Amino acid sequence: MMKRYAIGIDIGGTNLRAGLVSEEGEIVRKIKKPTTEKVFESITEAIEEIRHDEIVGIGLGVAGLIDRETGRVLVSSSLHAIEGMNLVDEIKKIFNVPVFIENDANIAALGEKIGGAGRGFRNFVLLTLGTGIGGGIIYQDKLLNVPAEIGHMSIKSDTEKCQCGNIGCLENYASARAMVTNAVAMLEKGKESLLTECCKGSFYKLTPEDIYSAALDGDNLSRDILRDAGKNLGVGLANIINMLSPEAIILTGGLIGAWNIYVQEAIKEASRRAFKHLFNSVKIIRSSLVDDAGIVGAAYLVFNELSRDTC
Ligand code: BMX
Ligand code: ZN
Repeated sequence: MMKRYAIGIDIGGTNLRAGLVSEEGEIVRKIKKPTTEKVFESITEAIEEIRHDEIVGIGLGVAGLIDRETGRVLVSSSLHAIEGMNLVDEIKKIFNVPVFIENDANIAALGEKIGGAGRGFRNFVLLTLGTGIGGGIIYQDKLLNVPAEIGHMSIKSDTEKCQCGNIGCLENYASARAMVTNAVAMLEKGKESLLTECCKGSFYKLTPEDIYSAALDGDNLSRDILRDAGKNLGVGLANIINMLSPEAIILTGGLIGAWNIYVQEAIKEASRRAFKHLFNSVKIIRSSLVDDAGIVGAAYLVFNELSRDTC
């Protein structure tokens, strides 16, 4: 039987990743480009660059609130250029193949289920720990068709508003963006830290990597910021464990590099808060596909949807 390929595209606020994936789960080709202001053009250029004559479809993983049925991007605070657009219809018009769409973290969960750390579990929750915090839920071996906007669960009640309209979102206390905002505020107050040297006084250039390497060099402010963000993440993990009691929580995204301080603190906090029986039966582990999870998941969205349509 002819080998079938699909294109999987992972469109995050910072980078866009595209891959040509076989039905056996092999990534034949992949590219990574910055997500420019012209998001739609970036997507079509990536498809042109990676396409293959025999593709059966295109899967799109988009950061934001998605309507899977209509193919529309409802809300995307980091991809304003395609907000409100029916991305599925627009891509279909150009490439004339079936197109499917899902939230970026949801599609990463599908990727880990198909070819990564999620293969051995029937029920798990995936969190993307990056600029924002995304979520995806695999339940009884299937991707749950829900927004799973875990980064926007409230963990504090009386603080400033999130860009999503909610108050006290997990993302504003545990994401990379939260860490940098915290660090800049402390440095502007004149707090002693190695971070002052590394960004030579231009605090806006600070990155989460700077914070983590300063923490490894013994910088107390950086350690406190990572521990504080980890503690907040732990509140979110405890909520997930008590609500869903998954077999596993799979963590992915840039912040996984700070596992030893940030994630360890989160696991400690979750153990303090969640039901003991539930905490003891959940494995909190790293993604194995890492940046490729979105590409694999988006391609499998195509294979899954096409096989659904045929039965
Ligand atoms: C935000 C939200 C989620 C997304 C998560 C991770 C937007 C644009 N994004 O919480 O839909 O999954 O960020 O996004 O509203 P990333 O691009 O940082 O991985
Ligand atoms: Zn929010």
